[in-house]
Amino acid sequence: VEAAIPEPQREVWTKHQFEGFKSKDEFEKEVVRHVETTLARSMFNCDETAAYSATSLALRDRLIKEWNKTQQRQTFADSKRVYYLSLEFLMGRALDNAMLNIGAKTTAKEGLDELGFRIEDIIGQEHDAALGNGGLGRLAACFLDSLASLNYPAWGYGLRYRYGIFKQEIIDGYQVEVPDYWLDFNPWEFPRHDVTVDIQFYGNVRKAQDENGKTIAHWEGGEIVTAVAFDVPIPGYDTPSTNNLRLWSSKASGGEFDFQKFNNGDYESSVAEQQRAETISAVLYPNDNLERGKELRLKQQYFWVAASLYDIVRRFKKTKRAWSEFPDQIAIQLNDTHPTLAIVELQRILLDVEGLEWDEAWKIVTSTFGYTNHTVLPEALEKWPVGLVQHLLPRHLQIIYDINLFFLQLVEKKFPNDRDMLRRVSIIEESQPKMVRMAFLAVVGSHKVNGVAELHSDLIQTTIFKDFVTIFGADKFTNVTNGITPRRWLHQANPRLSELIASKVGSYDFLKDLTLLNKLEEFVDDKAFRKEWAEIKYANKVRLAKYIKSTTGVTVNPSSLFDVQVKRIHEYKRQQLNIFGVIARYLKLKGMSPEEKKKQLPRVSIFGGKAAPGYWMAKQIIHLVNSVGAVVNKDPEIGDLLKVIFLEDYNVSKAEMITPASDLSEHISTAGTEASGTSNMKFVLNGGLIIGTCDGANIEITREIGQENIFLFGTLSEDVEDLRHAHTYGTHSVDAGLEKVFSAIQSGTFGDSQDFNAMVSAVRDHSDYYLVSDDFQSYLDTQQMVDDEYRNQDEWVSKCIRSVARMGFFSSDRCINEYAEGIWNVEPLAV
Ligand code: GPQ
Repeated sequence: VEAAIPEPQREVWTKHQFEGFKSKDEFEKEVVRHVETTLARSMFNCDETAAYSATSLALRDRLIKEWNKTQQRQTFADSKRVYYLSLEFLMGRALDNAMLNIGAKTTAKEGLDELGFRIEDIIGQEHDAALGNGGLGRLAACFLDSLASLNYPAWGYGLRYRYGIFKQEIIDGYQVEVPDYWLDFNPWEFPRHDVTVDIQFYGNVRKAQDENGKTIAHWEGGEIVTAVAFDVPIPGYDTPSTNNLRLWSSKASGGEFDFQKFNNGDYESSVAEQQRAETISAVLYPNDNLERGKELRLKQQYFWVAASLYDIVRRFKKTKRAWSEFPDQIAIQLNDTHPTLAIVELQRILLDVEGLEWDEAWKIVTSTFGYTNHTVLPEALEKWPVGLVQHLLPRHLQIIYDINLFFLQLVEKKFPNDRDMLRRVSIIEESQPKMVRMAFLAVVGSHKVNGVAELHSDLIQTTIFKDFVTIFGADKFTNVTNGITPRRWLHQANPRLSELIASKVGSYDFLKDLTLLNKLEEFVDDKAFRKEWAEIKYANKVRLAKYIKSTTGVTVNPSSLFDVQVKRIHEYKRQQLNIFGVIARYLKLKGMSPEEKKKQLPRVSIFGGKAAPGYWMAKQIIHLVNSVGAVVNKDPEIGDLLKVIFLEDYNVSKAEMITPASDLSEHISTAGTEASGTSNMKFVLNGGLIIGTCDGANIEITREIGQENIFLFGTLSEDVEDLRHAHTYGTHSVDAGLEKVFSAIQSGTFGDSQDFNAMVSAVRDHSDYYLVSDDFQSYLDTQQMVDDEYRNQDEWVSKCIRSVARMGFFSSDRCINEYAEGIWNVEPLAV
């Protein structure tokens, strides 16, 4: 219930409206005020942490106003809204981004300076909001930035994990996981203790007739957990629009703990109940491209989906519109299959709570949802045991069965007597135990299904969803190639390059329309420009070299070629191909005469990324990289010619430092396995070239920047199946160069070879599923081309500039506009 101030008193309110700081002086005043009052400190004990807190609070005060206004504007306009449902939002740090987006960084920098702090140090105090695993979560964060920057009325909905993705430590060359408790002080979230939803689990379903003789299902009993909203403001760039990200936190329903039990002296069980409820939003599952089917994960999904839908429906009902208008007012995008239960939940609300008929309800549901698929890897496709769904969500299972029944009837009508088709497309897999196929449910319950790069969208239509294309028609399936926000990934991560670009193209407008970068091409032949460009790259490499020195103790020469592969560790991403290539390089160098060595190009191979804690092979890859580094980095015969670095705890803020410092980055997945990739876009946008396979967005990057500006190699996706078949059924011999690498590993060159047997064996004895051997020689040849081309620095820099100039397509703004037009049917709201 909103308590409005009556007219006569509003004047007073208006007079005292809080505006936030407007000048450097006012900024300083706000910081001092927050230090002295909010934090109860003074100039005698204000450390960098306190200065970070006070600066964030001063900034935040400015965001809040625009945030409120944006929400009011959207409510009054009553236009269609987008809800982006994602289990992951890999936000990184907020302060720098907020300062840049609202245009207050210069003010803050000068103010902090006068107060005795360096802005970089203050920015560096912030803990990353790491509520995601990798690309999928970071994509959601880039989308929020674009939605706000383009003035779309949009909300994100997610979970407020108490622990984000674990912190990675490397101990004796092995990954060790440490919990990431990040909520000690978080000025960017606003608890809404008045916005709560009670969520039901377990129990049973009773069917009864209502007064009109209609059968109504009643879901009764079970357990109730309360969802509490925490809101995070999302400022757009160069616009007052500030959108909302709502994250749900779980707590025991009915308050702190059961007072009855407490009064009876049963402390333990009353506290236990509270803890069980809080467990739901306690921790992010650390798996990337892998689903492990844990009950708590399903609980997380339903908890988040049910709270979000309740919220969305509540907001819709306030408008008093007819239910049929629901899809005109609301578009809900499912980020992968994790929120697929939203389809079932909305159908349940419309049927059981609002009393609509099945067909009417189903039409609303399917017109509301869109589904984005992010993988074709079988191990990543979600399936839940029917028994588990029945136990946790008995009413939902009934509805899933009904959805399936009506769907299969439709299939039967279109393709009479095709029993195998029915078996293939059924939402229920008739296995032991029976499974609910979430991707199929998402396809059936949405009006559009999209992949995230052209190749990937083609692949889903010809493989996992092939039958669905024949059933629903090709129009239901589409492509929206991923993008990245140029605000964070160019302007924030690489301010000097952004400034140089602005000085050439005339303004910072390219940050709002990235295609304006194409003007850069006019300056490729400008020598002074190329020099400045190269100097910026060098300075970024010096910064990374210092960081490498301070964290690993290894000295690297910033004039070397920096070759970077940073991403989650996964066999399909083939970090093993990279490290085997590094070993081949090392062996080659070892066999050279001093004269020959002098002609070689020095290289630093930089790795970074987390392995899922239960992914043993990925952990072995990390161990091999570290073991190779330990030998190579202190080999006096090698010196600067080769260094191998593993950077601990790769995350968003580290990516912002690493990306601008790369000369070459690696995107070398087995063709057909990486749905898109987004770091490939970030590296090119920062003036680095890439070596990669014909996979995911690499293909479109090549189309945009020209094949002369990218180092492509390896098997094409259309040939992968045949090769795999040949490995399994034909004779399978390992590449001779790779055998030499294996011999070195197995002779103990990099320590106890026991540890690496499995990696070698995966290629030699186990059919080499990821085609490491098949692609090895072409990988080495292409790396040789890289060395050769890097020697001609003038030409190299020109290629980098041309590539950047042609990257406009990969802005997440373009991507969001495509979703808005092709899937959501929403328009920006004028400010
Ligand atoms: N992606 Cl299914 C993830 O980061 N995690 C996942 O669990 C799944 C996909 C990635 C995908 O591997 C990348 O190729 C994409 O660029 C990214 O999603 C965003 O679409």
